[in-house]
Amino acid sequence: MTAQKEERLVTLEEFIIQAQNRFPGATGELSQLLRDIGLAAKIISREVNKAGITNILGFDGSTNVHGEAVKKLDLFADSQLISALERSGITCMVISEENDGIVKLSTTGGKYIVYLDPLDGSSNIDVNVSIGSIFSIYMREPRFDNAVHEQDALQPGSKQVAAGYVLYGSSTTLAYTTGLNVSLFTLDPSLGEFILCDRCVKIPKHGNIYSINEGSYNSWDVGLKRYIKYCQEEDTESGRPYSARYIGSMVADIHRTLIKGGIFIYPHSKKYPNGKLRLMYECNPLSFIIEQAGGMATDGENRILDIEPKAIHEQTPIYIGSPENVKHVMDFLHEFAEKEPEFKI
Ligand code: AHM
Ligand code: MG
Repeated sequence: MTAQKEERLVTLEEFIIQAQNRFPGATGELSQLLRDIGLAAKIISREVNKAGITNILGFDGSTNVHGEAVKKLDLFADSQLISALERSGITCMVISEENDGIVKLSTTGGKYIVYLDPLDGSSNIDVNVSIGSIFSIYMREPRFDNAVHEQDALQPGSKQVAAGYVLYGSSTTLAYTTGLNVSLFTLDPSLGEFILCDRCVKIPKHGNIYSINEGSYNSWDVGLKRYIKYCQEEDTESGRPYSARYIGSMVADIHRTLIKGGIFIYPHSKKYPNGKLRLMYECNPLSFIIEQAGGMATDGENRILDIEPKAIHEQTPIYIGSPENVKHVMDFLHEFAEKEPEFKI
């Protein structure tokens, strides 16, 4: 997974154009959209890296649609991404974690709909811990009048035409998929370019890491409690106890899961009966990536990508990662839902 594997450096721009050239009928619009996101990501990365010295840390005094305090860097990332998408005129609407309703762009004729979590892991911004941006792209149904309706954005994750994330960590990494593998790039700050480091990332079939906010243990379903106890039991043959890792930024936790394998869980609980994470701009894009890399993602019952959304900001529980780990936790959930239904929340 290093740039040396490539014979020569391939930039994100070149890679996107090469991919487009493999499809003779392609209009180049999706390629343009991905390049726009890549450019906004570079600008956000630069601001994230100097956040402590530019007075961009801290709260801006408002709250977002979920009642959470909005930090200044969230707003910066939101406006950078939206204006990058507006510039090229191929996106008709954006739905972002930072905006209550849909954001109609001036080019209502654009054929793409983009969901954004501009800066995920916001509680980590002020403490210099990894954060990320997430995007998810859909085609819009053609309309005669070019009117833009929220309803058009309510499509299941299986209809995504592309999705990806940017992780602002010890280096800045961009991962995306258009439904043909997952490609990974690292930002070379000296060149100001994302450089291809892996054109086909695969998640290990099994991993020895579990990732969950264990502080909420007491409010989980019994099946999940038993699964986590299983992860902690000693059994050298199966490599247990597993290691616990939880960063609190979904992008960072998913990136580690993609590379090292294992499972990331944000379940429903007494506090979050429908889960906390957002289906459309957190769970769907990251599930698309993980599935394309050979992994699995479910809400405990159904494949995440098959969920028919009812609202743009809806939440869902999620179990995502290496296929063997995800199947295993599902077995626990089903077994104990039947055995001890009285303990199901
Ligand atoms: P955010 O979009 O406001 O940053 O919230 C989403 C984040 C995820 O990145 C992360 O997995 C989760 O919230 C952490 O939540 P908790 O602190 O409840 O464990
Ligand atoms: Mg988020």
